[in-house]
Amino acid sequence: MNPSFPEISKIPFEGPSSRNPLAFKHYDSAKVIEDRTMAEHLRFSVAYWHTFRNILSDPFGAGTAIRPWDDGSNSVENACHRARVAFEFIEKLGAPFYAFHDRDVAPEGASLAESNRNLDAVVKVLKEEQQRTGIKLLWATACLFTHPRFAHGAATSPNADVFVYAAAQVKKAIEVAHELGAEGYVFWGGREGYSSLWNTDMKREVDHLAKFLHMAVDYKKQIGFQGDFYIEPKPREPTKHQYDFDAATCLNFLREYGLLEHFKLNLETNHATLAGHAMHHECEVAAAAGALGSVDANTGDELIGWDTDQFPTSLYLATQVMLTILKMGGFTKGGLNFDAKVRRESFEPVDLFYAHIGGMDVFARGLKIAAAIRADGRLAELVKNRYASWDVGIGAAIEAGQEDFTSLEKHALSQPDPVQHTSGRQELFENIVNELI
Ligand code: XUL
Ligand code: CO
Repeated sequence: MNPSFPEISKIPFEGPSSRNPLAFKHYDSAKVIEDRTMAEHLRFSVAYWHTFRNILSDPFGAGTAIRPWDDGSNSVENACHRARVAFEFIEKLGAPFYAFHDRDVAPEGASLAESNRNLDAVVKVLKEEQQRTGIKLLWATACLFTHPRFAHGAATSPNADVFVYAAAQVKKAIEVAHELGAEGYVFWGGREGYSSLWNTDMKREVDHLAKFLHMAVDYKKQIGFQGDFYIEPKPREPTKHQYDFDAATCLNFLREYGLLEHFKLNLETNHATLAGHAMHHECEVAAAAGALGSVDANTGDELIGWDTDQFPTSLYLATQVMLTILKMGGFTKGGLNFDAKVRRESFEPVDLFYAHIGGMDVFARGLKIAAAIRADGRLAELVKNRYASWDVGIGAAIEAGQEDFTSLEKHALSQPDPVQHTSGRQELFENIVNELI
């Protein structure tokens, strides 16, 4: 096959003083930080749907993307060719993983059986390319939101036949993930929610979603798929309200329905902000429950209200995410998947390289800064000191479960009322972070 990016060779690491736009300044895959290489810490993944299927349209205008390798048709042949181009791109970039929806990689057919055959044909190419390059599948998923049949949801559709169809589609997608040795499988329910509560039996729909996921868990066990299952929270868009609203809502749902041991979360920055949270908050909520599985690394726009899915560029964001990930001991099967698209004006193929290089470099810097913050130790010390009263005396006794309201009342009456506690020193914390950035 003739190369589709002939003028671009493997992106090298050239260090911070390089001015080569097609080189990494910070992502040095083999550099060891806290006992793992950067590649092992960061586990970067290219999102097939944005990088190879997004034509860069928006609600007001047509697609602008120039993709000379793509004939624009819905043929299986075009899909197979596109898959080979994708691997040329990912290999030149030097990302170790990719991720896809079933319908990104292969065209939907006139029936489920035909869609399955189309998928099998492309999976054959993906498998060959994985073997040729060593690039692995971070996770796969099923697209249960584009086709009109899913207008009212998939697992939460009021129509049982749609639930059945979705189950068959997910069964096939899990088989494909298994066949390709995927590290994970994602459930993102863009249409699992409602636009109006007047017409919705919410309890029944959520019960159905849990049933659906239990069946998926059973099938995973049946075929011996070893990858992790993830739920990806998002509060809205395209529905007004999505049931997987945010990390805390997902954890509550998983716990309520006995699914917590089978799922972790795949957290996405832009979804966190749509839910009114900082990504750091979402990471801490998931990590506290031992459920931070993987990250969709992107960012929103401060002025545009929707899920713009831009490539991450903020050092603060990358540092915060990497601090939580280092604290939890690193990813196991998850990674940093760029669920991100170039903007509509960045329509040339080379922009795909610039975007990913920027995202990889910002997370490499985030990793270095997070490790520096940990090595410096001042932040951890300040946090520890804030809670020092819990390490001794009555605090330690409460933590040890030795006290009750009666004993605490006795204790409170036996000593002077507490006065204002030590300062929170937020500004000092921020100054130390800025010092190390
Ligand atoms: C949509 C989104 C999805 C999921 C996978 O907002 O993030 O692409 O990551 O279905
Ligand atoms: Co996502």
